[in-house]
Amino acid sequence: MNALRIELQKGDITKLHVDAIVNAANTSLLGGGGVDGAIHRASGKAILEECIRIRSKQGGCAVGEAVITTAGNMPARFVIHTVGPVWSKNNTGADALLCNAYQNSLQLAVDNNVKTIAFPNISTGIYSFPKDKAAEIAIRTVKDFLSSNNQIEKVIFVCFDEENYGIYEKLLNSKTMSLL
Ligand code: AR6
Repeated sequence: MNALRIELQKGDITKLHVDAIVNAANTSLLGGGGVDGAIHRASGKAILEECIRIRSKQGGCAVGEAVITTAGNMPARFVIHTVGPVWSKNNTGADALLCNAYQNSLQLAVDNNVKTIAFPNISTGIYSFPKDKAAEIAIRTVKDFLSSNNQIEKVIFVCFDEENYGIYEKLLNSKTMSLL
């Protein structure tokens, strides 16, 4: 059952003992605020150095794409850096780009033999994506992916704020979502 492979936690993603944590980065890959800032602080210099190397090869990371580095001083083995869309009122393609960010992170995880992976609530902080809509996209995309992939054993949604936690709790327990 896919639902059993999905877990919800509240707290700081940098502390998790999983194979990979996902970072809500920006296209520069050079760090920023929010969870990106927390991950760079917790990792030490290693991640920034690897991100600079990736930049020099491919010039950053496009919205919806993902790249992978080690995790420096954090307990995880890898950080998968993805870039969510900035929310805009006319929402041109933002839903699809958010879906891509989850999908490409999961695919990169599979390519690197990751079995346990934790996601923050991508785009719902500085990028202002509506939290309920973002949660629906995140949960639907992860469930779809898990239904056609057996390698990933656990996906953890890590909510830092109470509001996101409440939204995920409700959606993950709702009948409509569990049918997806
Ligand atoms: N652990 C888990 N979740 C966290 C943590 C943490 N330690 N800290 C914050 N969050 P944001 P975005 C949650 O703003 O909206 C950066 O400057 C936070 O509560 O980190 O995708 C990047 O460089 C929110 O729910 O990312 C980009 O420029 C979620 O993480 C830009 O922000 C995402 O909020 C990306 O904006």
